[in-house]
Amino acid sequence: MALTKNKKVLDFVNESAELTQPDKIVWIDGSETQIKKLKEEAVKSGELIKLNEDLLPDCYLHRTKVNDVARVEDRTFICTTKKEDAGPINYWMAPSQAYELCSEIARGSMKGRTMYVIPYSMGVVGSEFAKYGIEVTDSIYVVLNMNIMTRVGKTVLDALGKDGDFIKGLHAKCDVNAEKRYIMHFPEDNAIISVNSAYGGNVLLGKKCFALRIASYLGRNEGWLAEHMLILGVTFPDGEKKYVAAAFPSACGKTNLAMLIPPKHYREKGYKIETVGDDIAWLRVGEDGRLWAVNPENGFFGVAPGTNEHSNYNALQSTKKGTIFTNVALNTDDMTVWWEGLSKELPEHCIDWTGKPWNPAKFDKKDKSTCAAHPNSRFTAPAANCPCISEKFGSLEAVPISAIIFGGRRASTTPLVYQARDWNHGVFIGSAMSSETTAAAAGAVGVLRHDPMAMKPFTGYHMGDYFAHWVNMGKKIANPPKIFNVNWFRTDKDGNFMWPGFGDNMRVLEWILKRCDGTVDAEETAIGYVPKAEDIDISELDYEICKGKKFDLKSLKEILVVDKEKWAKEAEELEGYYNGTIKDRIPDELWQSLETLKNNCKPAEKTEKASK
Ligand code: SAT
Ligand code: MN
Repeated sequence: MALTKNKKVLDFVNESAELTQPDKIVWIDGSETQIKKLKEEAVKSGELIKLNEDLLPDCYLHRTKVNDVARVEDRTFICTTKKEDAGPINYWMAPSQAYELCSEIARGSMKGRTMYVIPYSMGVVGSEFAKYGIEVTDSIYVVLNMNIMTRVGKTVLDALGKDGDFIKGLHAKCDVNAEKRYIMHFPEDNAIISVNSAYGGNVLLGKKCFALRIASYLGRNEGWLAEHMLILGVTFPDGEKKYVAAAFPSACGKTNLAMLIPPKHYREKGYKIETVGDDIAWLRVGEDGRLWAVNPENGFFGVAPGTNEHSNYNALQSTKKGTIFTNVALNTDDMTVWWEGLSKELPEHCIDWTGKPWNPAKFDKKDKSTCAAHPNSRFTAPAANCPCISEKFGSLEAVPISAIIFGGRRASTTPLVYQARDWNHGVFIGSAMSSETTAAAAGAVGVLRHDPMAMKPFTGYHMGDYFAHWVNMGKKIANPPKIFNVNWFRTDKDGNFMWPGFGDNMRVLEWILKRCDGTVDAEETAIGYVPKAEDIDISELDYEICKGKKFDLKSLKEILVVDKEKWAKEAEELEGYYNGTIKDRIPDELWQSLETLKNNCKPAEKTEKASK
């Protein structure tokens, strides 16, 4: 029975049902009984595998089809009336064509199936930041994941009232045909359609589709920002708290940074990190002239491989109850889960992510085809499980942001950390981000590509307009956060990571926050402010870069170097990117920053040798 009198909701549900012709319509009310029943149904049908109730209570494993394991950027479209509004970086289709194409594909596809209606909220229901959506889907997996990742149920319909507006989302699994897979966004209509997939980012429509692509479009029109950023809080020994937002591309350590455990001597002094969010931030200017942020999500859709007690204790703890695992391995000895990097010892009896018995003797970590878990396997865990979840998470209040950090996966050139000279220079640095691709999206891994602000796959409009929006936001923020760039991924000539990363990133965070307070000096370089090596605490750091080479001050200096020759090439390459793709809509402020970078990197003029 329909749970609302909101005509727009009812019309949307009816239209979707007319198109897809489900046998049954089930409204998700958010009650525990209903969710429990759906889990039982999914276990019965094989869609979910129930894990060990003692060791992993209320946890399940799901396997997707092997052709459906990541986001598909080349099948993800922004459908604006005018092509130029989607911009040169997004794939575009005319709305009429996209509606027609998807209607053809989805027509009758729910025959014999149930259509679930999920009312959900991005943000705490009733809060100033919250925005609502209705996703209809024929996948119980989607219902159960949305129930973790967002706030779901009747309270959302109540908040919508009789005529509240919402984002429409239609997901039809169809027959998961990769050739007919489309993820369509209609920002002018507040609508999303996803067909022929059943994987995370493609189908949990509240996440990337709504909270980033549609929300970034809304944010531009309404004067706020929707960003691919984690939010963390740092508590200082004197009890003061500061918040940081940080943008990294998918699978580059956002969840790890958000849940960082500081090194022992920091903990002893009283430093603490708390997590507000690990993937998405919505940011608005407050009356006090600062930038305030919320995490619109309610859970973590984190990358499993590499997560262990040491790399991210808090994330691992978050997965110990009420979690859905996707494409990890099943340890049949005790019905728990396993993935590469979870433990040093390999389990003897596993079923791999494709459902076949796994042979640990054949495992070679360099050969992905021998892995038990898919490299992009995930956990969907309730944020409330996280031992370091912030008290601000789930509250009606936003948090004030002191620093914004951009970071990519860069083997060379980019130093460990540097600070922008001002807001516009920071926007330039974000626009210039490049990163090596990861398994989070289909396609080759490890290829360096431009990923401005880590938003390349997630900006719902023209990238040049997006940069301009950032520049304009700067004009409205009287007390803007300071902007930084970090790179945890520098490697030496043998491919070894030159910085320990993980908890030791606290050392860099400390420098960043001291810069915000103006309590530490820096070196002005061609690219911005770089730390003096002595100002980053490397005491009690026990990191062996490679056999016999321990991390020391010299190693730190190596990763703080700004090589002007390399940066001159970087600037030239960036100019090509600006000119080749976004050109006409790049704001002047960014061209100016590029000019400054080019000038700063010019080789020093040779001084004439004194004649003898
Ligand atoms: O699959 S998702 O897009 O939700 C995760 C990610 O790639 O960041
Ligand atoms: Mn992400």
